[in-house]
Amino acid sequence: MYPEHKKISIQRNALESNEIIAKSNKSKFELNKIFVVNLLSSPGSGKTSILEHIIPILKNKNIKACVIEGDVETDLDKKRIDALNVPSYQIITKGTCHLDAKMIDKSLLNIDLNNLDILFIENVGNLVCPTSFNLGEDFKAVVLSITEGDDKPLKYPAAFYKSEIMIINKIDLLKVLDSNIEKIKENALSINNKLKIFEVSCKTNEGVDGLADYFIKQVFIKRHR
Ligand SMILES: Nc1nc2c(ncn2[C@@H]2O[C@H](COP(=O)(O)OP(=O)(O)O)[C@@H](O)[C@H]2O)c(=O)[nH]1
Ligand SMILES: [Mg+2]
Repeated sequence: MYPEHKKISIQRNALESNEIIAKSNKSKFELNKIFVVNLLSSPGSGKTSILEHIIPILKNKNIKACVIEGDVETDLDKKRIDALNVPSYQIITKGTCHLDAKMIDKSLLNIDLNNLDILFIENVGNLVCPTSFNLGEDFKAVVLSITEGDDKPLKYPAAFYKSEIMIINKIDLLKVLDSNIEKIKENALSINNKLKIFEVSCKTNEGVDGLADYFIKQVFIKRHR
């Protein structure tokens, strides 16, 4: 067993080397003016469903999207994205609970960065580990579905503190659950008062256009920066 101070030093080294590769990823994204979103959530909140709803809207506006799928096992989500006819790349982490910058660096070898406006990275479903690893993204977007309980921003603060936007998904279920959406928002804003909040349902499409508009705006801001 490593003594505690050695473990901390190994973790620090891992994060420092991750940061160096993340910076290199970011410079590739900047060079090609690609807007990059790192999607975080627990398993099942609706990350892939949100992409399935947003990407067709972006395609209609001639915005070129690509998805990197991060999963512990299987390419099931990649198959869902492939059905949208946009490029995608699967990372299977084989047990690792998060994506890191090196995994993204490797996957970029398979992606045509010259022909891309927006890259979505669907991280491994987990509200803890992915928050420590910068991938070179423009921002993190945390998805919380209303079935998960209003206390989650307080219990997993880093995911909310480090994100630019929070997408509250499955609002169609509000009528059959006791969830308190105002409490979710209050708790999330108590962790990060700059968090931009979207309320959506991938079942009814409510809020989906507004979220897509937001991504479209970010693509244009990036393009003209
Ligand atoms: N009722 C409802 N179900 C949803 C919604 N969004 C996703 N789901 C369902 O939630 C489950 C998990 O969704 P998925 O997109 O795979 O979540 P991910 O693991 O975060 O990528 C699937 O069965 C979806 O059909 C929604 O807005 N409302
Ligand atoms: Mg998924």
